[in-house]
Amino acid sequence: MNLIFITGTAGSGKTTLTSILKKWYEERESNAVTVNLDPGALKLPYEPDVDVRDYIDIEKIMEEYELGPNGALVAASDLIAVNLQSIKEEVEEQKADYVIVDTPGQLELFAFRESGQFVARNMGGENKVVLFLFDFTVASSPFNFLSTVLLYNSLKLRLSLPQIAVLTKTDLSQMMTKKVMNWCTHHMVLEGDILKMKDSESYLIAREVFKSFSSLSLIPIPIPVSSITWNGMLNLGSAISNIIKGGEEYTE
Ligand SMILES: Nc1nc2c(ncn2[C@@H]2O[C@H](COP(=O)(O)OP(=O)(O)O)[C@@H](O)[C@H]2O)c(=O)[nH]1
Ligand SMILES: [Mg+2]
Repeated sequence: MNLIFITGTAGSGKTTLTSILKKWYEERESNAVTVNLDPGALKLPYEPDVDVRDYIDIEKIMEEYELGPNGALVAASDLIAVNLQSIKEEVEEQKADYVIVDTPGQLELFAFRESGQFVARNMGGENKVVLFLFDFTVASSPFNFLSTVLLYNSLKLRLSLPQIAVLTKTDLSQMMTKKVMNWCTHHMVLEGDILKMKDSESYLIAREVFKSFSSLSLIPIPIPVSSITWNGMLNLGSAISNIIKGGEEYTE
């Protein structure tokens, strides 16, 4: 059993990619199941094989503890850890090759609370890989892009699991896809774009983050994908296989 955690900033396309990745594996005759770990999800574009909402009811938490929706989501994310043993057993019963785990809408709930770390470590599975999704809305400028690179590394620091960066929604703008990919593959271009912002308040921090992250190879080269056209899915499937020992080799 291989666990694939789908993480990323709010609205980056985690839920959509979860459903597409399952279909993609099924088309290749691999046995994949989905787990919804987002207790706040209202409607999902897929039917989860295991659903945290069977254990946790946000409305009930709001009522019982007199919390607003945000407070309830924080409490709920800790309750996932409390219910993990049953969730894990349900996942294991599926006997799947790939378990695709859709994580809570807000990255910080999974990344920055102890419960997220606990879940990632204790959900079973021989191999684990984390996909970190980001889209143009958080990578629109060189500074915003750098802050996403910080988040990517921050998650890596918290979870200590192999991680793949994924640039989503590439069907929306060829120009932005090229721009972001160019920043990642040609650091001089990114450095030049940062330099253009030298009158900005945050120039120094951006320059220093860039310098150290670039020299330490901490700027990932994401895999560009689209959940609409399925462009890039083969590259993504191969990257996952490369991490998961003994993974299948896939073709178009
Ligand atoms: N054009 C386009 N829209 C996408 C893609 N992936 C997700 N979206 C849209 O982006 C929004 C947020 O996606 P969702 O999967 O719910 O993000 P999540 O909050 O990370 O789970 C939804 O309106 C999706 O339809 C994509 O590859 N292309
Ligand atoms: Mg979602």
